Amino acid sequence: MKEIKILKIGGSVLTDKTRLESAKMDAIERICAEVANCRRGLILVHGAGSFGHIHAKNFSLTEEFSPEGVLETHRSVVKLNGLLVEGLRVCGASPVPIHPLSSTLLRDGRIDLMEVGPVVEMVDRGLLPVLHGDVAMDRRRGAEIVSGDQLVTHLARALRPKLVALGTAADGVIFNGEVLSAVRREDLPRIWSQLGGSDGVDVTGGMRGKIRELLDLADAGVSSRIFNAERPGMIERVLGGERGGTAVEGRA
Ligand code: IP8
Repeated sequence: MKEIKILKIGGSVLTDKTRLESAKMDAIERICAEVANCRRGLILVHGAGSFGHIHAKNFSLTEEFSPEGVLETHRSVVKLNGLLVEGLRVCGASPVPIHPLSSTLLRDGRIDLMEVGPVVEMVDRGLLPVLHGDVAMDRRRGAEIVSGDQLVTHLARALRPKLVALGTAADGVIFNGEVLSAVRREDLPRIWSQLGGSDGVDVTGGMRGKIRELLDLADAGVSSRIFNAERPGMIERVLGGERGGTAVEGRA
């Protein structure tokens, strides 16, 4: 297995979360170019933004099973995935879409089953797997939302990547107006009230949901980094090992 890096790009970087299915095409094109430059050994995961969250909310998918909600939510986020896959292809990468609805099973909203073998094989063959937050079948609840962050942490636990980086629309974790260089579980009580939600509709918990996932991952021995993917060049720099934004680390 090659050395792997996992990059997640948040839905608020790729879309206007306040307007249904509104893609920020300039950002998508720039991000695809940056990702394509560092594509070797990379797994890309993206959030849903206004593709997915609005449908999930309209169909109350986190509260009740809705066949129509499953279809419409999935169809929507697949559209955004298609924009990224096409953008990456145009930039010379070899992207392949992976849809969690078809490959992941949840139990009470948490991943119970997700085969990582195909992802590893793709990376080994020089392909760039592109996963996304999605709706997925849930053994207990019928269907639930699986966030891109949860996919990242599941993959990272299984694959122990060299780097886990999460590109957001913020410079990192902000506390009292400053970007924290690192966050550990023991910092949570102090910073919790200042961890923001998200602009627009978000059914998976914004920055709080992200920090919860990443601290659990850090406890399992894998640190990660939250950085601002809206700043041109940052993706390449962070993937190259530069220390921007906030590191999420295990207990000191
Ligand atoms: O944007 C959510 O994924 P996220 C997926 O990574 C859906 O939280 C379909 C709402």
